[in-house]
Amino acid sequence: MSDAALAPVPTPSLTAPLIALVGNPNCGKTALFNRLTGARQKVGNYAGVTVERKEGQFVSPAGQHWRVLDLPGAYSLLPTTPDETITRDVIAGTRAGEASPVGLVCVVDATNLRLNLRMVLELQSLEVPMVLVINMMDLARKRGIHIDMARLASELGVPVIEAVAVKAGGEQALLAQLDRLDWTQLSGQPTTRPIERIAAIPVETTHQRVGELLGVGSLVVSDALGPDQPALAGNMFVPIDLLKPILDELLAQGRSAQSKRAWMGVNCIELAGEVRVLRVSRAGPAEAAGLKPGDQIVRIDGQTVDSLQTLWHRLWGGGAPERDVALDILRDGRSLRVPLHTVDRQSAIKQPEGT
Ligand SMILES: Nc1nc2c(ncn2[C@@H]2O[C@H](COP(=O)(O)OP(=O)(O)OP(=O)(O)O)[C@@H](O)[C@H]2O)c(=O)[nH]1
Ligand SMILES: [Mg+2]
Repeated sequence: MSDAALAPVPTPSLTAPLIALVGNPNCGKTALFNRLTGARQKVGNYAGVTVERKEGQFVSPAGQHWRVLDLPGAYSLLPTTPDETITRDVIAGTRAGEASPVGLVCVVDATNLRLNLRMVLELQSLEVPMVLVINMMDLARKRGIHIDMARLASELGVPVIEAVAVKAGGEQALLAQLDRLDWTQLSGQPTTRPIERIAAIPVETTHQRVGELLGVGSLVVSDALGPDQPALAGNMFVPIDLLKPILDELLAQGRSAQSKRAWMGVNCIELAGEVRVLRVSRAGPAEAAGLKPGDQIVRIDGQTVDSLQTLWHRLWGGGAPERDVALDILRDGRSLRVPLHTVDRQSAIKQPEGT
């Protein structure tokens, strides 16, 4: 326990500026709150709901008295849970009986920065005085996670400090920072409420900046039940665990190294051991080579094609993405050799913005 926690309980001062600890669930807000306030806590519920409300007091090294509210964990200011609604309302100053904080201490989990950043960006867009606490730095260091604090501070335009809320003295850097801050509204309540700003938070922009994995796409496949089963459209889902390891690569480059594949620009269908061209992409390699819907692909580079699997396996596994391949086809009962120059599949796909 820190010295501050053992200090005599100061006279409760209703005029002390109110700051709020805010952040995702489990990022260490309450641990930090306990460090700051020690025994000087008042625990109850928010009016009309069973959500716990914790307020406390402390004195910073410069002698400034503060009140601090430990807000319910929230992933966003656009609420989807009762806890998030309270957090949003308190920050906006629209919750009956609750004063709006003059400043925010946004706590994030250093080991999960990307997930936490969404909330940070939303809070930052409110332009309320804010300090960012990168908590759980002990775990981050153990896992070899490096965070460029100076860059984070300059990109966000807010002070950024490291913390280990479960360690004695883990609140000291925050206390010192509070004294350094020029929070012009310290003596009173904010004159403007950020509720309009909250409503105007550009969700898509925030997601884009964070690079959040929002969901997983699915692909309709026409032969979901296998070769001996009746044809039935089904969905093929991409397991999220396979996407996570390549997410950073996808965000940085719009693709993963594995996604370099030869592309012909055809849609094919497999029927009773025959592979036929269903559609030919406009201006793609197959169209340039003269391939037409209905053509049966019999061989690729000399290898017999009797299933979609053998066709794509050979195409993708047979060499560089951009190369010459030889297709033997059957058209109206005639055999034809179609030389075709494949291209990198990525070059045929609309590129993500900013790359
Ligand atoms: N190793 C480590 N653990 C921490 C740190 N801060 C908090 N924890 C632990 O993380 C867990 C969650 O901490 P809390 O303080 O309850 O998190 P919270 O943000 O209040 O969570 P909610 O109230 O659910 O929003 C607890 O088990 C803490 O002991 C830290 O800096 N390092
Ligand atoms: Mg808590």
